[in-house]
Amino acid sequence: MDNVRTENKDGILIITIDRPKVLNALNAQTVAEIGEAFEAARDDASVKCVILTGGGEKAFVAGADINELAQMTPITGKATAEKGQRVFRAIERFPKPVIAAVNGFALGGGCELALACHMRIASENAKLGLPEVTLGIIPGYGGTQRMARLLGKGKALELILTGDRIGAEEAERIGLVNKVVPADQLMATCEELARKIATRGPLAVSAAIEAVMSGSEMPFDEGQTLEATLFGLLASTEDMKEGMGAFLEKRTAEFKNR
Ligand code: CO8
Repeated sequence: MDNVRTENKDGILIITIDRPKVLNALNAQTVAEIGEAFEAARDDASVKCVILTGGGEKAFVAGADINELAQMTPITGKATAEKGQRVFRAIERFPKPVIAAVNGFALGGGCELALACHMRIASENAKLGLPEVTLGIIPGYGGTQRMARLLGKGKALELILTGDRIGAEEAERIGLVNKVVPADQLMATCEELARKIATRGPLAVSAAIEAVMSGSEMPFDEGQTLEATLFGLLASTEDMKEGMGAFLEKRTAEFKNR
């Protein structure tokens, strides 16, 4: 891959979007490579959690590549949006936790990418926003949908219609990011969170992601049915026996992903 780097740090996979000269802007190749990196991580049993971040000092991702966008036709525009939507959807539905380490600008498609992750931790210098309307377009990688579901329609429309960039503190205040930390502590904070989750029962972690991500798109009762079904399924796992046995025997559980 030319624009995406991966590093497996003892079970925590760090995926870095690495085009710092253009602030990691997402051209078609980069979107495809992000998809490939996640596909490989899905099948790699050694990967417990993923951290997604941007290369260089300034940006997570400063949006879709405007050089490519400027050439769009109605046909290629729709096809490009749909391709990206498929990749971002796969991230949202990824069976292992995905944390966005937002290390600078997360604008347009970059903000949409962070929104598709399960959790977002931002550095103090991060700036987030959906500036598409300033270019005469709208978000096309799921941003109108995810922003409204995460923040509510009023706040989402304020950000989408103004195209304003907001700072990390404001993003935390409105619930766009989970937490803000100094830039030099960002990766350590994300790794600490990933490592904590990695000690939990992995099948339970996957089931919880599915219950929250899929369940929140369903009517409440269907979401509860999904929750109860996954809950019941976990009762068939060795990990459930191990988790409860360890509690009763006052020792640390050793989960086997079985
Ligand atoms: N695309 C292409 N190149 C970019 C992008 C981008 N999104 N962002 C920055 N760059 C380039 C700049 O052109 C510049 O290149 P060069 O050195 O050759 O002039 C280089 O990166 C460094 O950028 P700046 O000099 O502008 O750095 P500043 O620190 O002055 O400014 C900003 C940083 C504020 C982030 C500024 O670069 C900026 O406003 N970038 C554009 C942000 C933006 O509008 N993003 C939204 C793009 S639209 C989008 O994401 C749509 C998503 C949905 C697509 C649906 C499918 C088609």
